Amino acid sequence: MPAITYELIKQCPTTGARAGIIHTPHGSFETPIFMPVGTQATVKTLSPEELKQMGAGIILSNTYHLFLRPGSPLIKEAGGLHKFMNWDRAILTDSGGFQVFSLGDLRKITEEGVAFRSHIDGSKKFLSPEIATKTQMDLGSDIIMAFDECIPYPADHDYAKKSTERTLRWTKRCKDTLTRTDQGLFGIVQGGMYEDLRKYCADALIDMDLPGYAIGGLSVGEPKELMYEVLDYTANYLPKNKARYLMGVGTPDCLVEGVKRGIDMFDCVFPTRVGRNGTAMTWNGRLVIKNAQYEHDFNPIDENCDCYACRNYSRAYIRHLVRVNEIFGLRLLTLHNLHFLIDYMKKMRQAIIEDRFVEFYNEFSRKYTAK
Ligand code: PRF
Ligand code: ZN
Repeated sequence: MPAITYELIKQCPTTGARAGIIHTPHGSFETPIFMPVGTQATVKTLSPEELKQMGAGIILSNTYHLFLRPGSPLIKEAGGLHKFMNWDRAILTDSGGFQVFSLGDLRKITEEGVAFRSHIDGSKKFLSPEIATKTQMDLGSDIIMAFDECIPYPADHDYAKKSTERTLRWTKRCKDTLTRTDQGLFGIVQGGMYEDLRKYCADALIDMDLPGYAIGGLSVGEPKELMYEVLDYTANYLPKNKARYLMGVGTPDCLVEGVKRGIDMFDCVFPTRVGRNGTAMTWNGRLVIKNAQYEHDFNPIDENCDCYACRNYSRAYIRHLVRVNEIFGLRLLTLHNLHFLIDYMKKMRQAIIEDRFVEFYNEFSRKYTAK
């Protein structure tokens, strides 16, 4: 048995939406799912117990950051990332490709890999498909991502083609490097905004017979309509019996659009980042808790939410904490936002199972665009 398997439970009869279960060596989780981001081996401000309480079945961490600090040998010495951070459910690690490519002038790409300067102290570093894979083997994450290039937007066809072909060669090198049988390597479909390249990339990755496929290179500054169009055809090229993951996407509107097109997994810093910025996510859109209108508002952030923050604290109190920069305020908003998104995905899954995903979609679109 491969380390990671996808089990299809129910397919929506009219859209691409699907409910499933992904099995990993650290437990199974139901899909579609939102993965909280724990870049530095911690989901900022929260404990693993709190993440479990809100129902998180898998979190994401970053090779790039852990490679620089504390370094994967230390985490290996600790017994792996699960043990190091006291999280016994599934972990997915991104390969570092995306983070390195975000460094701009600080990096240089060759066939071998990417030379870059650390954003911490400016020292010279190098990541390659082999190093990224070995680092993720040290970390012991359940799902490891291929080392890819996220093509910037816009990019011409010629560049996108060369980059996509290199990503495919890199993916093969990742596959050849992975020797642990308790980890699954996901390939990443690139190809820019070009249908022929997306199909070419998907087909080549499918030939490698990986346990799951991600769609990368989206939400990189292109208009939303274009992203949905690329997502439409790219998801269609992927096999039905494997997990599908849309990388770096996690606003409520993009989540429902992704699920509609058959995506199972999502991650995004959005809920945790805006939470630390003083914004709460609700069914009616964003609530900026710092605004004066909440000064005397003793209602919870969302009266229908049963998260710890909403069960116990008022908008006025959280507003006060955020205004005086108290850490507890950021914790409460992070707790609420992640709870909200995890709950949102559970509701979507239930709708798929009960054959009312289209109603869910219409109802959401009506409410969300109303704001
Ligand atoms: N590749 C990798 N990680 C990513 C992306 C990608 O294209 C994206 C694009 N939205 C987010 N995270 N490896
Ligand atoms: Zn809440």
